Amino acid sequence: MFKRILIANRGEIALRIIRACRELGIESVCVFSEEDRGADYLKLADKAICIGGAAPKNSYLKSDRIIAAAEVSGAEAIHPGYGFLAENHQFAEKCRTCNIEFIGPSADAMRQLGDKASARGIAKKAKVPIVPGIETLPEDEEELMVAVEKIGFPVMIKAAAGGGGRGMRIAHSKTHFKAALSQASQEAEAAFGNKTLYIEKLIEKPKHVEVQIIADNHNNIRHLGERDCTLQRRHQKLLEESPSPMIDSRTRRDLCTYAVRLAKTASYSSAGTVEFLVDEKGKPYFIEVNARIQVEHPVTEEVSGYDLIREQIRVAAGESLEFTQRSVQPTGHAIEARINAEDPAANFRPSAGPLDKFRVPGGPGVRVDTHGYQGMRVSPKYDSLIAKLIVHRPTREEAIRTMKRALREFEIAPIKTTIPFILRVLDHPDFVAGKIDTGFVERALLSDV
Ligand code: MV4
Repeated sequence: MFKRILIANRGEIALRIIRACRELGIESVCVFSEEDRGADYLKLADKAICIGGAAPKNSYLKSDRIIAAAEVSGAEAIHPGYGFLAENHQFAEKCRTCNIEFIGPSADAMRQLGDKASARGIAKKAKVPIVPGIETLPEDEEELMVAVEKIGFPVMIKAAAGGGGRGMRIAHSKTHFKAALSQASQEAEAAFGNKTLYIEKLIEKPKHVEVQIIADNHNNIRHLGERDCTLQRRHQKLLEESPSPMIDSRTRRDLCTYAVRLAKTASYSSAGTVEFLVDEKGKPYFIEVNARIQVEHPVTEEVSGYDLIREQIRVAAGESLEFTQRSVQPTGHAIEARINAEDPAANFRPSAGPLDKFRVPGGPGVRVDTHGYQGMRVSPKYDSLIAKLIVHRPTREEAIRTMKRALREFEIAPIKTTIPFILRVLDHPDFVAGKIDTGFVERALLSDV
């Protein structure tokens, strides 16, 4: 096992990894920016190293400085958390070239899955259903139009290097297609430095369900069930839950089988998530793979009882997964609410500033993952996530009730947060009935009628 791990991240996920290290008897070294100097969670690490200025490009994205920090501190592995360098295959490669283990998949798997068009190819090879579409666009315009008309409008034009909703365009008909294509291409070039596109048929009113997987380097792959992430606003998830209230047991079994088959075909190792859209008839389609630990991993930890960060570290050290697929028996219902420093009454504008009051809820079935504390300042320079409130109860009904109780107990002032908005969601009959799609928030809670 590793003796020392460097954490290339900040905030709640850095703290989550520090805690996992401590339980495994591993020393943690946490890097930080000038902006995060003095942050409380850094005191829980065994060592903290400043790597540069506030802007991520001057610190948390400075791969050479991070590797140098690992070398001078004697860390044998780097945990990237989520965001920043977590899905950067060149960084994973660099770490391993420097004889530092990158806690994540192989650089090759990351590269192949990071290209969403290529990920579709892997899914196809694994006989996992994909949205009808075109991975490699013919250069010839006529030929392309014939192929698109075969799929049928409306279609979605996506950036191969995209993901998480960036660089997408819908074309409703042939007349709008050419303009949408060139706009998407320009956007992709500007956002990702890669203008490669692919096309899919538009799935209308989909649900978003993802499967958690974990694989070791000894050919063992397990799934840990699904999470429903349908509830989001402008591609920002607000609330995630497991199991999904929107699918039947057959769909659930199919999704998990698909996820494992795809991971095997990609020679995947480490923790990962396979994302699917489920259409109005309940039919699932693979869309992309997230080759990292995700923000919402705690809901899976709660229902499965497994510590995903711990397992991720163990398999990176070459150890085998110690549990069989049959031993994965999810129990109860877990929900996570994302508490962001944003003002829902002002179009979710970031609301940075002091935490004069920060009282965290507790009691049965409540977990709070946060780096926040009374007296902290929320920086406007980073992601607005300040806490994740996770509840785990025997049934969904009880989980909703506990979530409402805990959200009302949470006191954060004077900055604004997403708490009142999430409380509105939890009272909406369509959410309670588990009958929503990805357009729910905009339609039911944000339209001014
Ligand atoms: C789609 C889609 C409809 N049809 N693909 C958005 C994020 C990215 N991961 C994939 N996304 C979508 N892809 C096809 N072919 C609709 C979305 C989508 C969406 C997906 C998941 C969760 C929320 C969403 C909100 C808007 C659009």
